[in-house]
Amino acid sequence: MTGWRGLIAEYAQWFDLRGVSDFVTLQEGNTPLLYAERLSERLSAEVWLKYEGLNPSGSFKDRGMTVAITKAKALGAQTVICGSTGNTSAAAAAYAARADMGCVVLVPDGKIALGKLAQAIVYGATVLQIRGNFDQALNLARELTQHLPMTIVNSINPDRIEGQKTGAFEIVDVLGRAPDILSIPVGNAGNITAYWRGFTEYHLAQRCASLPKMWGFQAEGAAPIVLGRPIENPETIATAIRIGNPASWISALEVVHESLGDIRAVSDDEILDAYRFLARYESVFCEPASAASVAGLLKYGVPDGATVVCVLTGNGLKDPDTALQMSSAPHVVDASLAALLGELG
Ligand code: AN7
Repeated sequence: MTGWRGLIAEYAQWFDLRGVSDFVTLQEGNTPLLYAERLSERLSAEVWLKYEGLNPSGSFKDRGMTVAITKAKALGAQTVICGSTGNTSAAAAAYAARADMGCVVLVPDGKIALGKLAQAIVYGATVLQIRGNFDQALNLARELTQHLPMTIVNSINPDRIEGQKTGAFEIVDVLGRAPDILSIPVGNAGNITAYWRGFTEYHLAQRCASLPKMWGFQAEGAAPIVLGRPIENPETIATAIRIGNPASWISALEVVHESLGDIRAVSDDEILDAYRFLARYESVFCEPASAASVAGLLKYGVPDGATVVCVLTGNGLKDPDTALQMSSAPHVVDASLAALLGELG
């Protein structure tokens, strides 16, 4: 077979695949690394966008899910479960369907973007909207695995982090080096952990001479790592990262320490400015959480001439409500030339 076969097959040597005979894949990965011309100009730097919204279910979660579900299947699991702000549930539902496994997802009632909910339902998962937030959903999912034969596929499952490290591999494979700075939104802090693992593994294997500084960005109303304490009622328009007690908190601090990086906060307004800028000037429609990585650069700046990669974690189509709320509604006009000339002439 020619062409991209999905990331487990392409990066097989970087995984522990003992006991695995079949890969559960939707040919995820190999996403575009786009040069961002206007952003580079604005920041006097060389800025690239890793557009993860073009994965099969529309987010970076597919990288972790192909490995998590492949391994779960190899171990004979029949049902997977996750708590989710939306994208994990969409990815889990998609890969479980592919593997002919059951899938249960717990999502916060009313605080999940419409497209993600639609995906989980249509892929056939059992979707339960809990009267609570993500942190409660994740805790309940963990507890349920003590009572029911289900495998958890949140990023506390180490196979998820393993899969997601390939995002870093792809960046180095395309750039020919590691960037000076990797900018990434932080929710549960699984992805920042995974990218750092990817860069360090490549560095050890001498695929890249240097390592990036890891810059993570949380939304101001959901910034437990920045504030140094859990947030009981996190709030942000970026529902994907509306998380008050990140599961990978400690490893996120280690990443910051080891890479000489930082995790800082951006406001919802700053997130939305970056979201609009990306669509309007770079033609990249990402979801609000993803735009936090660019908002952070615009807010705090970068060293002159630095090579920066922003991870745009999810597709803008996931969250049509925010997109429409951000914009003025289209005018409705009569279906006549005169009416159109009146509007446009
Ligand atoms: C678009 O789907 O936690 O720091 O349950 O969907 O690895 O948690 C999503 C997280 C960034 C944060 N961008 O990544 C879930 C979930 C998008 C996301 C993050 C998420 P982590």
